Amino acid sequence: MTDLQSYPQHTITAALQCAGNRRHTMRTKVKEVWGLDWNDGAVMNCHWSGPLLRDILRDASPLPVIDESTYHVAFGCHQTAVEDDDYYGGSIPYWRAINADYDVLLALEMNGHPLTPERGFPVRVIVPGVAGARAVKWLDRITVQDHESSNKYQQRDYKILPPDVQTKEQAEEVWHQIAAFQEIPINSVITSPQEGDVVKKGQSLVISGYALPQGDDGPIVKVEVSVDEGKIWKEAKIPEKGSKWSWVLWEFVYDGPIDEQIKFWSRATDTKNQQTEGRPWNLRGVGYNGYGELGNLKTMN
Ligand SMILES: Nc1nc2c(c(=O)[nH]1)N[C@H]1C(S)=C(S)[C@@H](COP(=O)(O)O)O[C@H]1N2
Ligand SMILES: [Mo]
Repeated sequence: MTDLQSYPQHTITAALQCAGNRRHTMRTKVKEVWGLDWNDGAVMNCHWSGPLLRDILRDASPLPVIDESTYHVAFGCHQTAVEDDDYYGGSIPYWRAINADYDVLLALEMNGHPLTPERGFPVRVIVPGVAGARAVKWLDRITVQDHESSNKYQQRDYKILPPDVQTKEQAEEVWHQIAAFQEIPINSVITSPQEGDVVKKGQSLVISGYALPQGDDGPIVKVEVSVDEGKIWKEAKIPEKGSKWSWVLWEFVYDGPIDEQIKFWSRATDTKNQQTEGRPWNLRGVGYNGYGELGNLKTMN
């Protein structure tokens, strides 16, 4: 700990999202999947502080001369066995770990306080723009190696299986051919109101949500809302601008007519990508990023 504290400390604001965020939408609106039934809340956005991983790697001795493009940095937590392996681990490409532009951090603090036990005290990895699975908590080993982490959660989970893979048995045949899920896709959701909420007719309705940039393509530059299934989009307000790695919270005031059939969609734009309607399906239910949707409102006069 004191060693890590003696390095220059950096603070970044970054979202940390589980690859399975919005899995509930995929399983209910597209087709059943295999995985924890996350709604839209498997994501957080925090200030993280600690030394840059690259500063520690630079001092690790002796580092062999390596080909940056084929090496990986693997993280492990051997404190306890996990559901599917005898330790938890994951890896990221070496180029991401050593390049200052990617801000990979060994976080000691969250929002100005030491990490709590649940968040990974004393130290966890924060890989901005990358799925939460690589943000190893209770970190106790870092390895530079010529292959990805061999942990189950890198090799046989957190991958976007092709749609023709429909069973766990079929998945076993193909895991090794498919790339690990790293960069998160652009996304937005409507968080308020929620399905089933009662809203007043003849009054303006405030709709709000969050939007997340894709991988390294932040910040979010625009969020729009449609009430006619995507024919017309109107821009939402983003009261506080986002950073490259953070989510934004947005707000939209709807003044039009409201009935119980009304449906709202949201769509986000970052510096390079725009969210699409697409309803991706994959067996593990990861990476869902179809338009944010709100329907089934109850109305009262
Ligand atoms: N040691 C350890 N680190 C871990 C995990 C784990 O099971 N063990 N889960 C990962 C996954 S899949 C996610 S989405 C994030 C969740 O971070 P949180 O538990 O702080 O919300 O932690 C990651 N780091
Ligand atoms: Mo996760």
